[in-house]
Amino acid sequence: MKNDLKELSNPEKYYDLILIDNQDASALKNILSTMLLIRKTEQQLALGRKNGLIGGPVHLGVGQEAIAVGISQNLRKTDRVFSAHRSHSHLLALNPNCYKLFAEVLGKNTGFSKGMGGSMHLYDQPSGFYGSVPIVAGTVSLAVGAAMAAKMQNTDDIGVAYIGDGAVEEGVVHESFNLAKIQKAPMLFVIENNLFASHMHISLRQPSDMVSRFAIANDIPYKLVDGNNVVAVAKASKELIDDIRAGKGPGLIELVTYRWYGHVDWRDDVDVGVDRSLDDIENWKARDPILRLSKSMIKAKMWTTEEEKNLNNKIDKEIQIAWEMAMNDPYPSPDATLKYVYS
Ligand SMILES: Cc1ncc(C[n+]2csc(CCOP(=O)(O)OP(=O)(O)O)c2C)c(N)n1
Ligand SMILES: [Mg+2]
Repeated sequence: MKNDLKELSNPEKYYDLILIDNQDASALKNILSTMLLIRKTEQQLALGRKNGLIGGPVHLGVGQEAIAVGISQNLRKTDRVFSAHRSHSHLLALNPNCYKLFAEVLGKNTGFSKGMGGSMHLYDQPSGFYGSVPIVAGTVSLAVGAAMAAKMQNTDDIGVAYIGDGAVEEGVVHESFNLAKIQKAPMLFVIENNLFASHMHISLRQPSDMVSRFAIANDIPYKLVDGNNVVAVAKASKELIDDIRAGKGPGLIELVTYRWYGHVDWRDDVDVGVDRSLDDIENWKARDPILRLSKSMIKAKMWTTEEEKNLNNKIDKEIQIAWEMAMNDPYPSPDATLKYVYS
């Protein structure tokens, strides 16, 4: 078993430019723009939480944007995507509507889940996002069921489950791997290996830091990829997804990455002390997936620093307008809970 993870997760290794040969410039600009929108949306949520404007906790994936955006390049609206507590990027990569996310997190009835769910219960079926729940690993078996349904309905749509490195410590994930394999379910398991579950490093929790070993155990084809390289994520997931749609059964992709903030909310120093140092965070920031793509595009003359500045300004304005609109939106009426929660 070859374990490239040591190489991919070495925080002292500086990964700078990424390979963008033969890539379409306008597609790369869209990818960059979506990653930036996700980053700035989450930074606005961090601020809202810090200022006491958001009632419930938010789990931010700042630094991990390349994963959802890379995977979603190969998804379509009829696929069935499931996630968990850290899911803003997974939804926004399918439907980059920051206004509906702000409204949801603020508990407004214009939100993705009509203000009933908040940050950890997101739902947007028209874009293919079937739902997130905060129960770690709680949606993985549901995703396999949705994938099996897609197969029974004679479509070539697929199920997708975003899974953390901590979530694989739950038994249901292994039942789901096994069932998907034995049923040849059209299912992509996406492992976001950010090396931490809450404040605990993977070396304190598991005998190996390579989660793909569970794919080997279940005879599921897998790829282990730099999760901060959006082009590599899109390319590797395309290869797996093409086979899944062609009826060859499930695939698994493990993406090595790092979250910049602590487990929950806006501070980056809360998890420090348990195998996470401020130096580690700085080293990983040097591998910023957004900066790496932008620098690579500038070097390839696909894009200029002026364009980068304009895009930043445009998204800043979009975020500001969306936040203010969501802040001014009404709360749901109390009887809405009878309709959507207790019905
Ligand atoms: C069944 C269950 N156990 C414990 C928790 C508390 N909890 C919330 S997130 C989390 C860590 C999850 O780590 P990982 O799967 O690696 O995802 P990450 O937070 O790194 O994105 C834990 C233990 C929970 N929500 N559900
Ligand atoms: Mg994790």
